[in-house]
Amino acid sequence: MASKLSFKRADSIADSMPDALRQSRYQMKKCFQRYVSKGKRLLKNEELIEELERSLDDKVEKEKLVEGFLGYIICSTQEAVVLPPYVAFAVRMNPGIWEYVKVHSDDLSVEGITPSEYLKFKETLYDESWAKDDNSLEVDFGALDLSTPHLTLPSSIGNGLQFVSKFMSSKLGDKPESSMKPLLDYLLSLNYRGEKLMVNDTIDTVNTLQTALLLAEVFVSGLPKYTPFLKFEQRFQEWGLEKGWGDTAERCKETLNCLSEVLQAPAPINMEKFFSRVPSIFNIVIFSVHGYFGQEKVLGLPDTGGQVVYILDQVRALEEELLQRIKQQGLNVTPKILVLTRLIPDAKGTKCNVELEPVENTKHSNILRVPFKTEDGNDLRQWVSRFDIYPYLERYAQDSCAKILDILEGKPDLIIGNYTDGNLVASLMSSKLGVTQGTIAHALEKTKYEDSDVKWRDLDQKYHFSCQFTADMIAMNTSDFIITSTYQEIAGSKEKPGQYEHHYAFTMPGLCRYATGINVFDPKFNIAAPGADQSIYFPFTQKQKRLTDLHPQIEELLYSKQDTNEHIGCLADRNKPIIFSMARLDKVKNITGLVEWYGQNKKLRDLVNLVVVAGLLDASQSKDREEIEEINKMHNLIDKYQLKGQIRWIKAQTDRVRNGELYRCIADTKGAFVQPALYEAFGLTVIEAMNCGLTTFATNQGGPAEIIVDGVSGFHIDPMDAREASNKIADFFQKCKEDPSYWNKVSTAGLQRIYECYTWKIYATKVLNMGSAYGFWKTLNKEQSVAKQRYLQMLYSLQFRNLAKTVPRVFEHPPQATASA
Ligand code: UDP
Ligand code: LCN
Repeated sequence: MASKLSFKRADSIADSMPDALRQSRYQMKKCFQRYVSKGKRLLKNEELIEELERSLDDKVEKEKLVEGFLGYIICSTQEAVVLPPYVAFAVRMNPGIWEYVKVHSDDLSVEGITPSEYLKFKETLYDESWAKDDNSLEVDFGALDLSTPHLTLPSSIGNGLQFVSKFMSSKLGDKPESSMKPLLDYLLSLNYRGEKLMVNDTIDTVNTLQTALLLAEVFVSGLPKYTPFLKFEQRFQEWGLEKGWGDTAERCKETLNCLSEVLQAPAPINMEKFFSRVPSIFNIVIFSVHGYFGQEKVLGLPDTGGQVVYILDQVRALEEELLQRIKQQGLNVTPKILVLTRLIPDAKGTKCNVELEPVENTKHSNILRVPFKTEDGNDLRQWVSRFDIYPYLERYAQDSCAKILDILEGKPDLIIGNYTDGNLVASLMSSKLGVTQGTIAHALEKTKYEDSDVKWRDLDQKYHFSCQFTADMIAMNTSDFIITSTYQEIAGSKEKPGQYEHHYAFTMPGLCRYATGINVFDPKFNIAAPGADQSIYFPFTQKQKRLTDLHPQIEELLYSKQDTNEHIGCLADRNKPIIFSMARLDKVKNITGLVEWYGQNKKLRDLVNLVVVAGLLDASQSKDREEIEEINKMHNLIDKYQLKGQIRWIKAQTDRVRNGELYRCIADTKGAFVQPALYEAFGLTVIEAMNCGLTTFATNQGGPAEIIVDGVSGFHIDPMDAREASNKIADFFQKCKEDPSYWNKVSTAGLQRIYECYTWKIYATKVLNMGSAYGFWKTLNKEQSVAKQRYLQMLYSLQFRNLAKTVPRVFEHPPQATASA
């Protein structure tokens, strides 16, 4: 726990702050008087700094204090609760490391407090009697994790697999003969549909296994490298070894040797290598429940965006990797991947009413759609917003489970959930079947909506965050491993907490206090960034691959003079480069922000044209509350800044292949992609654009800040600073005008960044390695994980179920316009 890490450390704030306060006693008393002068309140970081600065008159004193240790503490304080005479600080000196202290505003005494005590302070602002009640519900998952080794360095967060390999090595290396037994048991449990793999029951001790490995290795060393396994399968069986070691003599030799090394003295590197070879995963189930999940005509529909793109690409990459591994293991097994989503009878022209649909460009992967059920047992016909989905999930999990077992003819080997709903269903199923589970968030809503935990009551009717955050807690804690796209998703940056980190200690007053929700130092966290389909998103310079037959359509889309029901506005001067953006028309995507920046910046308008692909053009056609507001805003901005002639607003485009060529056509104009979101969890469009060689400017809030190295492989823009952002873009185009090679330089560096870090091949390798290694890791911590499972089940039945019952079923209350992503 971060509290364990930092709270009692020698250099803890509770220890060092008193001295610092003493040294600036006069000024700090003034500062604390300001803090408490307005009575009870929650102060955020900027306000704390502002009040500190205001309390000091002398310029030199001010500078000294702000730049000194106290200034550092205050700058590192994410928020503080004022309950006069106390001010309680939540200080975050480093990613993931939190310390809580309370300071008396009169005598400036300092006391370290626990996360739970800090949260009680905070609750007092919202629900005092609940805060004071000793028996209010407090959940502390940290209390159940005491025997799990945790990372300690912020820089190691997200490298879970590497550390799990180290922990496994030291655990197994303890007293080899006895501590290796779990590994032998694990190997003995490997099978495909009941057929033993790697070892059979004649190997009943670690010693026997070692001898068999040695004999087999000597034997295969004497064979020509490419001798197929079938030729010596029988010899292997005589030693108690079954298939799965490799397809050739050489591959078998490597795997045998790797395990021998592990058994002799386990080193993390061999451990990792061995688990990347173990034949433990053949069938995978991936849950993505909400939205319209389909392969055509779905993108841009409510709740339907990057998650769908990510999963379809992920499936293709995983299948390819599985096929390669199975072949190398020397097995004749057909892997299966099932993407579970909901079947929507009112499919709006999509295939979301089809039960089983093969995933394009795969051989063995399918989308399986299972309907939600109404209370009287009929199929629910209409789409349901992801915020209102909770009453349907338990039944959905049961119905899906039955179908999956039927289609796969047994249990899957790995279950991966996506987003809150998918992760909850994955948790229910993995606990029931005892299968390894991976979790993917895409976005965590708690982080998107400021103070949505303490203000949950105000938002619950609209968003049902009480259900969502409870479900998130259950899923994150049930899951064996968590896959994230970036470091920032887990632990943010030096300045800002990450999405998962926001769930470390939080409270929903009147409902539940999470003294430890999820700890980002848990080795279950792993970064595996997605890629973009490189057959669709390839560089504009690859002339022979360019889809020139689409050019007339794209020409029409970009440059025709007439407004249609697909686009409005036109580009009078075709010679200018185009800045381009494409996103769902949600507030958080800030497309209207970009239009406004453009409208306000004369220099930018002189240099470039603007093209945006976003949402619908006509508010009367939208059912989505936020989208309606944004559509109206777009029209107003186009009028206000007289943009017609310089802007083209195109409605949402669902054809990925054509979109790929569209990015490239924008690159032909030596333009740029601009992603101006107020917050972006990852940002697939950013890597799509970069894959096409299109120079990219993207928000510094969220994933893109990590994808792009500012000034090298693209540029960061601050969505909260319109002037700076638009000037940065204008300056770039000015510079390119003066030195056209500059554009090429950034474009090339963008591509290089993609090839090094953001490809599906890298992703699939990592994820399958995780599935395999965490599958074993959980057997080493069985008692603890069973205990935790019991705790989680209790939370599910006593808390989640009741909360889900409070969400109106759409069947009883036909849906109004809904909130969007
Ligand atoms: N997209 C699209 N047409 C649109 C808007 C978006 O095809 O009109 C695609 C886009 O190319 C990307 C995905 O939808 O593949 C959006 O993913 P991203 O991660 O950028 O954002 P999300 O919608 O998931 O928040
Ligand atoms: C959801 C989002 O909001 C995006 O930021 C991600 O890129 C997408 O999912 C895929 O993970």
